[in-house]
Amino acid sequence: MKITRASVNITSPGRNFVTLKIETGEGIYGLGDSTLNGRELAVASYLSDHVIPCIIGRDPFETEDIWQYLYRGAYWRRGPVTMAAIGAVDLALWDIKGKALNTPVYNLLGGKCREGVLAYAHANGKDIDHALEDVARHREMGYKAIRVQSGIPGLATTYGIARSGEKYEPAERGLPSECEWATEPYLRHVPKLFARVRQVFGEELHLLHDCHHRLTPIEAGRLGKELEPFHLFWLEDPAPAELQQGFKVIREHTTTPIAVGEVFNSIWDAHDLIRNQWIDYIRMTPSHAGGLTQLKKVADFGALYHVRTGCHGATDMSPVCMAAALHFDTAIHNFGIQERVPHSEETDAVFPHHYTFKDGLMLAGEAPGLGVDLDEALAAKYPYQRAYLPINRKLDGTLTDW
Ligand code: EZ4
Ligand code: CO
Repeated sequence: MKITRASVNITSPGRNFVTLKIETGEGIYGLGDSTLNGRELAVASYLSDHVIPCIIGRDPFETEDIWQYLYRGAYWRRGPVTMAAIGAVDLALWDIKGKALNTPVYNLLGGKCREGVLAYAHANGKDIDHALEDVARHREMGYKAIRVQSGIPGLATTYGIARSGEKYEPAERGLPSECEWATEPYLRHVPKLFARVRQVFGEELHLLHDCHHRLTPIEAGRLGKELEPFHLFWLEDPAPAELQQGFKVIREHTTTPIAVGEVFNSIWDAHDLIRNQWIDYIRMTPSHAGGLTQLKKVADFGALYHVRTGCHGATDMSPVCMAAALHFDTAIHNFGIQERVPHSEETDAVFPHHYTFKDGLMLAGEAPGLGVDLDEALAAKYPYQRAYLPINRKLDGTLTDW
């Protein structure tokens, strides 16, 4: 089997997605997600201008050698653009392999390790009462695990909070919007939020919270310690992780489990975090992390150190990435949890798929390959629209982490 053609599709059914389609002489094709929120066109060019010409004529079954060719062969290693492009190629090749062998991708990664994949939802509200209502709504939908975010008194904007009546979508069309931030009110507020959530919903529900890289390690240690009575499933992205050693400080101050890694793109981003047991969950996701070929290695390395997985699953990963994550979650032993933010109806129509959600669990489906398609005619009706993630400023105007 040979790769005969490959093309990049950019579509915006409510938000932008970049999809790689790799075709073979046998009529089998595979899809890979290479969406990088706010930097979509850079990955599209990386693929069209630099990657596709190199893979025409290759045997699509050679996933490991093609991965090494694109990673080592570029000389310029790692980085979100490069790794999202490699990730898309890798996912498309696993999709082709599954279709050619007439089996779902999870069977190629180790086979079924579990009946279903525990998924967590996002609940949010402009204040604690509204957040509690949203938790109740998600519990009714069957979720056993819920991430809770709420507006902070005194701050006009907070990460993760939808405008009233709308679904939360971090990127906005046009140039970057500006958010404001103050650490002290946030640190005072979050323990009150989780005290109320536990009081109303009891001990059974798994609760998660995302700090979105906004704290220093010692601030995160304080928050983790104050949240201990509420037994979180995890505290996510407590601090920026370029300094992996910073997580040692967090670890020394709290038993609240720590999750990080949605912005990582290389196994080396997590190397010290994992081997020093400074984290409990690694949040890398197939498309951004160089595909299933690298993510499987990350999971196997994590398994040695009691680190479990929690793939990033926000709306900026397309259904192709969600499907790949679900096949991975089904097949690896040290799976932890899967993030689930449902896509819009328009997006689901552009990417028909076989994965499902029921009673708090997701299923990858039994279709050969990844089990996702791309309706190119429908996709063409939604042209690319420039969109950016917001930037964030402290109250005195200092630019800070968003
Ligand atoms: O802000 O994916 O856990 N989920 C998240 C996401 C990120 C977006 C950025 O593009 O933190 O909502
Ligand atoms: Co996050």
